[in-house]
Amino acid sequence: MKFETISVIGLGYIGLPTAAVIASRRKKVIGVDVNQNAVDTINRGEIHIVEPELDMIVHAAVTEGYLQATTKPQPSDAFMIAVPTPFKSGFENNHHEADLSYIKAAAKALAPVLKSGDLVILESTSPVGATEKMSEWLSEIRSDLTFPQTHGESSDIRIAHCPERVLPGHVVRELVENDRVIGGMTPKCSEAAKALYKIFVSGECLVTTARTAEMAKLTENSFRDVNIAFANELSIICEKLDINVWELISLANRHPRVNILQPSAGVGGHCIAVDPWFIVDSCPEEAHLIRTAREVNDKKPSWVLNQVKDALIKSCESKTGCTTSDIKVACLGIAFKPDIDDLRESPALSITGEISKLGCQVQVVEPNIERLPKDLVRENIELVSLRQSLDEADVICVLVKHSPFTEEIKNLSAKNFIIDSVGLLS
Ligand code: SAJ
Repeated sequence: MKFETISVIGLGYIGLPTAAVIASRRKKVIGVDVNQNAVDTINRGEIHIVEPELDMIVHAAVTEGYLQATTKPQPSDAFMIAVPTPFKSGFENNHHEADLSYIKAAAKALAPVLKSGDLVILESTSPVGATEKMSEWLSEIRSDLTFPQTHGESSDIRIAHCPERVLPGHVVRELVENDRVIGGMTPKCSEAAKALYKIFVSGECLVTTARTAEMAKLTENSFRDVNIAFANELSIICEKLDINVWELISLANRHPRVNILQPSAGVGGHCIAVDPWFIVDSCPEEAHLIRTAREVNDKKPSWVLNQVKDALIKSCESKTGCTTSDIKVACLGIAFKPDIDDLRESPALSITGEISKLGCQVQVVEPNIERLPKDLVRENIELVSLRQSLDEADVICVLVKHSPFTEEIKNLSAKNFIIDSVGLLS
């Protein structure tokens, strides 16, 4: 199959790097996004998100004329959809149902420019069955074309699910090197999708069905979530039994078939804390372990908060005439994981907000940002350097294992009241 022009719908953390990497292979790429500001930024050869190396690749792709952004889909040979799939909003959504409205809107927008022979790929993380639904939505608008759900291998349009699986912070390398799961609605759909990915993927392209590909993505993130939950539960048990959990894990991991992940202040980001719920929502009676892991990880921030409360009280008791407002608590790290500036769904961010409600003074140490996020703009919170917090803070709470913190391990260890939720000192 020949792909002269490829469209990428949704120019966020996944879509923009994908568009730029394909353009770097000298293919004509049209990036489509509803956000005019993002479109304008990209067309200037700049980027609106933070990801190492991406600025260079986008700049080169735009100036060499291979990548162009627009708000309106144009005719293409292939369309790759990389739009968000958050939870449905509303109090009644306690089943954590996925909101497919962005996929529906993308399908609606591209349907008018579809032509026979085109390939449409859904990359967004989706509950099982979403790709078939997307194909239905396209066929409702384009009754003049045939689709795999009714015409199988002879359909005019090819449809596949090929989930993204790149790690934020390493997106550009992983986009090329990672193996890809290619789930066509029919074998011919898979074949077409594989030919597209082979343009820029050096990893293997593994062919399966659309439903298995959807479940594979959810399974990968649930696997990680369950394993982090195991580590987080161990950390709570070890605290009670007066055992150093970090030493325990490193010893247990010397067994040839044991590989425990690391406890933390909780699981953040837009993926691992969300995707397992799509499995639970589809099979609530069956998905016990996956649900429990989510609950264990979601409860970890309040456990850390309780530890801070205890340290705050003890620190206050150690000073004569002290009230809570005299105490300075330093929160080391507010990003959702080490060495990135991404604060989305960050447990460290929510813990810091909760600490500030205790009435103490809060010092935020976050080397990856220049100003406090809106949520933390409060009278008793300030953004300070690590040095200042080491000099001034009464209680130190390590929430993220950022690299610069490791240089101060000696000084941090000397502090009387320190909560180390990520094992920086161990
Ligand atoms: N975390 C721990 N302990 C660990 C490892 C991670 O508490 O031992 C925490 C992190 O601090 C963070 C959260 O888990 O808060 C998630 O971080 P992560 O590095 O595990 O994953 P993400 O969310 O950045 O990216 C994941 C990746 N999935 C897997 O590794 C299976 C990535 O490959 C996916 O593409 C991405 O989700 C996604 O987009 O779905």
